[in-house]
Amino acid sequence: MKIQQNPIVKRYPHNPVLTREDVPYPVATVHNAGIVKHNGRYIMLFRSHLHNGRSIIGKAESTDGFSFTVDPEPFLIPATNGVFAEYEANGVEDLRICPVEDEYLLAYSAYSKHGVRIALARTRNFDVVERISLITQADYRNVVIFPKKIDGRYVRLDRPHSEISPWSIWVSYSPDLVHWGDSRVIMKSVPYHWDEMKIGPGAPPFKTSKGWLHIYHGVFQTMAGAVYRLGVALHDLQDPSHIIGVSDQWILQPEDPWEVTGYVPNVVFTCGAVPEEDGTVKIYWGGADSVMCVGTAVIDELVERCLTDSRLAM
Ligand code: M1P
Repeated sequence: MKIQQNPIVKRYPHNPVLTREDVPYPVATVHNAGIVKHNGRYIMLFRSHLHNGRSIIGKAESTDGFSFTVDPEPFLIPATNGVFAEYEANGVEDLRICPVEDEYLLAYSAYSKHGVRIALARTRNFDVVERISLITQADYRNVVIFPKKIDGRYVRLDRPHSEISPWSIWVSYSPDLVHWGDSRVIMKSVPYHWDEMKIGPGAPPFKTSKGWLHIYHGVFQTMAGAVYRLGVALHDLQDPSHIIGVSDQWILQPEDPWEVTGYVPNVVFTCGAVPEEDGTVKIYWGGADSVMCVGTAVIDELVERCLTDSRLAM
């Protein structure tokens, strides 16, 4: 293991980039945002707790990826009719924006008295949103969809909840975005390692010359509670179920005051990253389930970590 002297993710010096004070309607938190660059503008879909403890999704826009303006009204609130209403009744959370071919797929956690499922919606412009289907049973969180169909099928990473095994990352496939299957586990946490307690998909994977790069989260249980960190894995371009390498070291841990202290202390949690043409990637994360932060990394350095300082995926 090579000890890194310089952080591989360089925090934006003016973090946090979005807080509840920036939101023009009453919310308690701003965190765990999906993000994408659409027509040259950064579109951020962030989660907020309302003052009843349930979550909704808001929208913010930026021209530079650092300075955001929030829309006057929420972007997505629990559905009020149809099957979605029954399964979103307790809130919508942690939305990922997955650019897939010529549209954006929105995968988010839908909470109800029946548990937590993943709901899928689509948009082309962030004005009109169409709900597609509830794509998991309970209990699942953290679905990300690869940008491209492989052998005619959509491919997703997901994270079922198990009582008899640490929560792990699985792959599933679909011909039509509605019916999913061929599921299997592809990545597990490692005992006495920073992601020992559980792992989950983070930002939707993006393409590099060496593979799909996936930034995920891992959790370690301490005497003072759980610590959420970010790690990175590289998936084969032709067969994303094959993991080429997983960085042995985390790439980001809670350090700033708004990551160490907040609604849930000691959390950095990502739902989105934007690869840039200059070879860097802007990684966005929720700090302590309270605020939104951003940092920049060099994509080749993240890939290199996966290839040269790797732990076993399982
Ligand atoms: O509070 C930290 C995170 O806990 C859950 O994440 P996971 O199930 O992956 O551990 C989620 O509630 C997430 O929103 C939250 O940030």
